[in-house]
Amino acid sequence: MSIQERLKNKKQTQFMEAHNGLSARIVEQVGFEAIWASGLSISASMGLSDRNEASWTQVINILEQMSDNIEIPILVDGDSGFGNYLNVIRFVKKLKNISINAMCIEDKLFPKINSFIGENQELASVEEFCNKIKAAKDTGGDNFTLIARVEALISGKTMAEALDRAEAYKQAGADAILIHSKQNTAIEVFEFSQHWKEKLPLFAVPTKYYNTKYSEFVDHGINNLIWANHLIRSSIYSMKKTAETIYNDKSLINVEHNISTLDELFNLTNERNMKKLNKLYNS
Ligand code: SPV
Ligand code: MG
Repeated sequence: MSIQERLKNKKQTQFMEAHNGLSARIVEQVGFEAIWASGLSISASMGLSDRNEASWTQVINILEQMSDNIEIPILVDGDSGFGNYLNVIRFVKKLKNISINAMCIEDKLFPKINSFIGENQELASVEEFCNKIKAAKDTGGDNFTLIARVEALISGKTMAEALDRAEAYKQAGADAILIHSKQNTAIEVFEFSQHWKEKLPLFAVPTKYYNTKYSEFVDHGINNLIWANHLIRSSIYSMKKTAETIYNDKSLINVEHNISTLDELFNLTNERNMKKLNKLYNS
């Protein structure tokens, strides 16, 4: 089911982070309904900062690896749109070319800086951001979903400003609102949701308020959650452990049974299709 249909039908959706073809395949295999193509995680996998250091064409190349390898829908983290409305138009055109139909953009400046770095980051003007929303929707067409991300609470602005911005983004054509927060409880996003009154579907990113249960979000009118960076962080954890063990032991003896088998690896790549393909075209 597309992200647009999921939103229309008020489905509860977990968007799991992926940052390349392999992690996207794992997300799909586990059973998630949709992918969050995280800017932070994609940049980190290249060893780059989450400050638009990676070019948007490099991001498109990674997204193509994902869409080539999976069937579930992808919600792309479009940062602040990679520039002005012209860059938004170009980016959305390229997304359509690789069969991706959902993007989130945030009301920060270009180049953006990750929301968990520094304080009081400057926001884009409402007018400029609304024009980016319109450009994305006009370019994407009817089946393209645009999620507008409100950074007001992250940037130390008032709840009233966050709500005003969300209303303006709705008027500009956004299909849903992502209300971002860096508090260590969900109180602030729940307060937003209470005032918002389901005018559009809501997304939350519980990276900092990780103790909150999914059911509590649903009880507060938030059906869409983004687990934003947990596969890249678990891969860092696991890769470090394995590398340190091999380095210290000068042997594989303590790692062989604590890592994926080669068959598991083959099953995550196009190798899994070779029997069928050989039968069809190489007999
Ligand atoms: C990302 O995953 O790249 C995000 C979420 O944008 S956050 O890192 O919380 O800004
Ligand atoms: Mg991001």
